[in-house]
Amino acid sequence: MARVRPRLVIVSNRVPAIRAKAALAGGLAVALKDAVTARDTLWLGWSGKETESAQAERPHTRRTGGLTLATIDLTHAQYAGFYVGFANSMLWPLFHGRVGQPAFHRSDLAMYLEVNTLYAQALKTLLKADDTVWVHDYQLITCGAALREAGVKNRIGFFLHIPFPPPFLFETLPQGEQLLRSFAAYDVIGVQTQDDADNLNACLARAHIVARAEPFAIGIDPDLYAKAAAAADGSEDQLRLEGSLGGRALILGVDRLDYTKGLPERFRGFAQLLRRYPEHCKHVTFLQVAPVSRGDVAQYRTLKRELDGLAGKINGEFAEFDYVPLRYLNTAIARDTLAGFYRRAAVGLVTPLRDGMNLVAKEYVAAQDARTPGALVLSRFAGAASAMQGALMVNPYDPDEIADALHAALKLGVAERRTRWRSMNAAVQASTAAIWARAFLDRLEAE
Ligand code: GDG
Repeated sequence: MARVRPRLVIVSNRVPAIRAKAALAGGLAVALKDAVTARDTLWLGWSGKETESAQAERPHTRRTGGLTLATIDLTHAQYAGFYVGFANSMLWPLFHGRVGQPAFHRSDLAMYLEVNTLYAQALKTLLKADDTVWVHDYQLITCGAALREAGVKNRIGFFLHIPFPPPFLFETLPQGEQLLRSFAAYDVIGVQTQDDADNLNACLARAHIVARAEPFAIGIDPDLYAKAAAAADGSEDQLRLEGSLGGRALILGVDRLDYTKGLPERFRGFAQLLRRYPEHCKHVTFLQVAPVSRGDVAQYRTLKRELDGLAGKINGEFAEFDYVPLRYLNTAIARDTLAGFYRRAAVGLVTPLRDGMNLVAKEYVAAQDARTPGALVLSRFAGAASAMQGALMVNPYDPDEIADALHAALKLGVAERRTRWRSMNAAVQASTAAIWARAFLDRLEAE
C-alpha cells in the first residue's frame, strides 16, 4: 500500500506567483509541480514587499487547493543587506567563480544571518511535527541551522541550484566557515552535479564538518515544452515571427540578464560569425531574449549598458536597410510563445560562463520537431553539459569558438541533427523535474 507522505514544506526566497495549482509558473515552481500537486504542501517565501519597519513574525497565509502559500515581508534594510548585498553581490558571484567581483561587507553577512533566522522563525509558527522541510538555494543556506537552533527536529533537506566553488575560491569568503557549519543542520544536501558535490565536500572535509552533499540534476517537464511547441504552430506570434524572418535561419538565446550567462561574449561571437563567415550575412537572425533581472544590483545595470552598446554596434556594422541581424529584447516572452520560438530556431545558443544546470538548454531540446530538429551550441561550463553529448560544445569566453560552432551548427545536415538531437532528448527525458524532486524527497524521507 502506498505510504501517506507527510506534509511537504518548501522554503525559498520567493513563493511562486499562482492562482491555482494547475497554473504554477516560474522555474522552481514548474520543477516542483509534481511534488507539490501530489501532496499537502506549505510554501514559505518573501512576499516581494519591502516595509519601513519589522513586521509581525507570523507569516501571511493563503490557501489554494492543497497548497498553502505563506509570505513574510522584509524591511528596506533587510532587503538591501540580505538580498542585494550578501546573497547577490557576494555569494552569487563567488559561487559562479567571478574572481574579483564579489563584494563583502560584514553588515551584509549579519543581515543575511538575520533574515535566514527570520524565515526560520516564521516557518516555526506554522510547522507540524512530521512535516518534511525542503530549503532552496544560496539565499537560505543558514536557514536550516536557524531552524535547529529554534528546536526544530523535523527532516530538513537543502538544495543548491547554483554551482559550488572549489575550496581555494570558497575560502576567500570571510567567515565562510560559519556558512559551512550550517550545512550540518541538513539531513540531505543536494547540488546539481558531481563537481559541485566534490567542491562542497572538499570544503566541508577541510573544516572537519560531518556533512556530505550529493548530486541531484534538476530538469524540466519535457512533455509540457513539446506540447506547447507543437501547439504554437500557426499561432499569431509564430506567424508574426515567421513573417519577420523572411525565411532566414534563427539563432535563439534566452536568459535572465545576468553576467554569468556570457551575453557580451555571445554577442561578440555572433559578430565574429558575420565577420569571418560572411556567407551568413543576410541569411541569419539572432534573437536574444534577456528579461531584466536584479536591477537593484549595480553590476546588472552595468551589464545592461554594455549590452545596449554592443547590440547597437553590431547592428551598426552588419545591418542593411532591409536586414537587422541582432534582435535584443529586455522583456519576457510568454512561455507557450517561447516554446514555439525554440522550435523555429535552427540553433539554440546557450553559452553561460558558469551555470548550475541551465534549463533553457533542456527546454530548447524538448521543443524540437523530431523530424527537423535544430542544433544546440552549449557552454562546457553549464551543469547541463555533461549529459548533452549531442550539443556543439564551446568555451564561452572565446567569441571565435562561438562563431566556429555557430557556423558548424548552421551547416549540419538533417541526418546529423537528428542523431545529435536523439541523444540530447534521451538525456532530457532521463532527468526531468519530476525525477529530480522524487529522488531528492525519497532520499530525505528514506526510513
Ligand atoms: C537557476 C540556476 C538552474 C527566461 N527568460 C524567459 C523565461 N525564462 C525562463 C527559462 C528557464 C528559466 O527562466 C531560467 O532557468 P535557467 O536554468 O536557465 O537559469 P537561472 O534563472 O539562472 O536558474 C540554473 C536553475 O536555477 C534551476 O535549478 O538550472 O543553473 O542559475 O525556465 O525558460 N521564461 C519565459 N519568458 C522569458 O522571457 N516565459
